[in-house]
Amino acid sequence: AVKPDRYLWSREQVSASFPARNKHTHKGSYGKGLLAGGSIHMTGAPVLAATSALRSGAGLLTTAVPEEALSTVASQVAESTFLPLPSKEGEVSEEVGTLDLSLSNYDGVAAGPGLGRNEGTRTFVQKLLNEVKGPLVLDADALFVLKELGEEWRKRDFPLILTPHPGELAHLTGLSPAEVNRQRFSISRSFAAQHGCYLILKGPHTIVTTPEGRQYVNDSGNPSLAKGGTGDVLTGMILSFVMSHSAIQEALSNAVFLHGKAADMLVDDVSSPHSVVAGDVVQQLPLTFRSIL
Ligand code: B4P
Ligand code: MG
Repeated sequence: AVKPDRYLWSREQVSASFPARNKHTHKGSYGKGLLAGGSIHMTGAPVLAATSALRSGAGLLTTAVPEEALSTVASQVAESTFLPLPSKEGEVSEEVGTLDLSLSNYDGVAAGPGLGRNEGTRTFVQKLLNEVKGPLVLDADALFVLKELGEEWRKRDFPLILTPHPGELAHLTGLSPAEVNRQRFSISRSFAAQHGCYLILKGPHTIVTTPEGRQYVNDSGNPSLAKGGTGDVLTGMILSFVMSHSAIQEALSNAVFLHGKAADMLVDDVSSPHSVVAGDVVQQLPLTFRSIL
């Protein structure tokens, strides 16, 4: 008994909508993605998101990282190319606003994990909103600065996907996390409609809301995911999937389901709810995809 416009998204829907990898394809067929994140004190977040994107099917990945953090991140991701961002005091600097980063060359862009929240991040997110010509995923610190951009960010012509946890949606709406948690469906729906974006409200039973107000509830996952870095892994999966799927909602719901499913398999077969770390979720992706497809 679900309400109109509210659906469960489960294994059956994932299997039916997950795109095959066809024989006559090449890396370009699966998208050229840009993942932007990291700062001097948060080098793990972009590593997790980038490795996750690569394990989720992206054909080509570029990882954009502030210069001062670049070598640390690059040493941990062999399969990506890198785009250094200008940096100041360990975080992306405002100079980023004046550079030509050829952002329209990417099939999908995800930004936020570990970026920090200074003025440089705000300038960078504004630039992404203006220049990216394709799906744009904003997570973590990129979400945090959206609030300071006022009304500007509502005008985007390409899909915009926001992936807050309840604390981040509370910040964006000016409500308390408790209020967000009490009315997760209605707050998600009105926010997505008001801003014309896809909204993924994370947590137990993550909800994917479309700009039109349809809502898809996830039924995988467990509290082993309540640990730093697991959100970054989801962001990488989402980046890959928005490039490989033809319907954005299916890409988002499939990423959320398989992310939770990886954690379920870890807890059932190899680990314990206490011991799972975000990197384990990335390593579990191959077997997770095999179990479903
Ligand atoms: P952040 O710095 O934003 O926390 P995080 O590192 O974002 O971790 P990460 O990116 O890995 O996890 P995320 O939640 O994105 O924290 C800043 C501040 O916000 C901190 O003070 C923190 O306490 C606060 N905060 C964080 N979460 C909050 C919340 N829910 N309410 C209020 N304040 C909060 O992604 C986690 C992933 O794991 C998601 O996919 C999620 O769906 C999944 N997950 C988490 N718990 C789960 C559970 N019990 N069951 C199933 N899935 C779960
Ligand atoms: Mg997060």
